[in-house]
Amino acid sequence: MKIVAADVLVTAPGRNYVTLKITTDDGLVGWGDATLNGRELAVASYLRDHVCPQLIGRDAQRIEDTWQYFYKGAYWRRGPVTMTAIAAVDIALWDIKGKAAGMPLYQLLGGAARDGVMVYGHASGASLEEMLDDFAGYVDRGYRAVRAQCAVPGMGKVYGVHPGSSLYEPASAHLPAEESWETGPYLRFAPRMLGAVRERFGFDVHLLHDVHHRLSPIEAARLGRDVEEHRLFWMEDPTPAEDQEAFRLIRQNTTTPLAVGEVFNSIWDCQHLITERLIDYIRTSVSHAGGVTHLRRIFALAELYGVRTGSHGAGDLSPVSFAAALHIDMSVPNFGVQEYMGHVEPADEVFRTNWTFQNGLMHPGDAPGLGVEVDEQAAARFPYDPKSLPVNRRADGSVHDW
Ligand code: GCO
Ligand code: MG
Repeated sequence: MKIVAADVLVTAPGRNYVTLKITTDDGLVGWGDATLNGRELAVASYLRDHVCPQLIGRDAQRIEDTWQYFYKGAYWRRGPVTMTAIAAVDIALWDIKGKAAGMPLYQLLGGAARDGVMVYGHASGASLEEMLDDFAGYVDRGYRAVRAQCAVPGMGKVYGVHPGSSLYEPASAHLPAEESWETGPYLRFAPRMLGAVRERFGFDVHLLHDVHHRLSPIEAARLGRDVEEHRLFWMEDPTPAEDQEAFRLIRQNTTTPLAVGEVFNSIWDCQHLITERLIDYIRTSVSHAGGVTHLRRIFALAELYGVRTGSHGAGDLSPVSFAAALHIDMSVPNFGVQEYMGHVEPADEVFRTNWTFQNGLMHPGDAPGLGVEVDEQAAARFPYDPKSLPVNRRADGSVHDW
């Protein structure tokens, strides 16, 4: 089965997505997600200029060989751009393999290890009351797990808070918007905010919170300790993730579970955190960490050390990678939870999905492959729309982690 075409689609149905389309000589088409928020065209060029020409004529069935070829063959390894490009190829080839076999991807990965995938939704608010009402909506819709983010009184725009019922979208301006951050007010407010959730909803719903890399290790340790009584499912990205050893200090000081990994691109980025048992959940995504082939390897390593999965599932990962994540979630033994932020309209005009949601669990559906088809004519109606993620400054004007 030879690859006869490899094309890159850049489209913005509500936000920018980069999609790889691989076509084989027997007419099968596979889709891969190559979206890297705020750096979309870098991956599009990596694919178009360097990877696509090398795909033509290759055997579409040799997924592992193709992965090794692009990882080792580039000489320049890892990094978000490279690993997102390799992921797009890998996801598209698994889609093709599923279509050739007439099976949904999760069947090729060993079949269902569970009935459905527990997902968490995003509750947020400009005030505590607004956040609690938003949270109530998720509970009413059947979610078993909800993430809570809330504007800190007296502080400007903060991560994860979106107005009204719209989905959170941080990449909102061509040039980066500037947001502000002060750690003190946040550290005083966050325990109260999470306590208010427990007071209103009790302990039956899983409660998650994302710190978005903003604390120092000792500050994170304190926050973890201060919220222990609220029994978080996890505290996400408490400190900048690249400093893996920092997690030892947090770990030694709190029993609040820790989740890290959305900015990681390879198993090497996770190795120390996993093998030293410094985290509870690994959050690498299928599209930013080398595709189905590599993510399964990361999750297998995690299983060995009692670390569970919690794949990144923000709206800036396209429905193609969200579907791939659901298939992997269905099949791995150490699944924890899957983030499900949803996709802004009119993404559904471009990406036709088959997944379902019932009682807080999602299922990828039983269509062969990923179960997502891309409408290229619809995609052409939504041209690329340059957008950047924000930067963060403290009150003294210095740049802080966003
Ligand atoms: C999450 C993430 C995202 C990122 C976004 C950046 O937990 O979902 O932190 O919201 O900020 O994916 O592009
Ligand atoms: Mg996050």
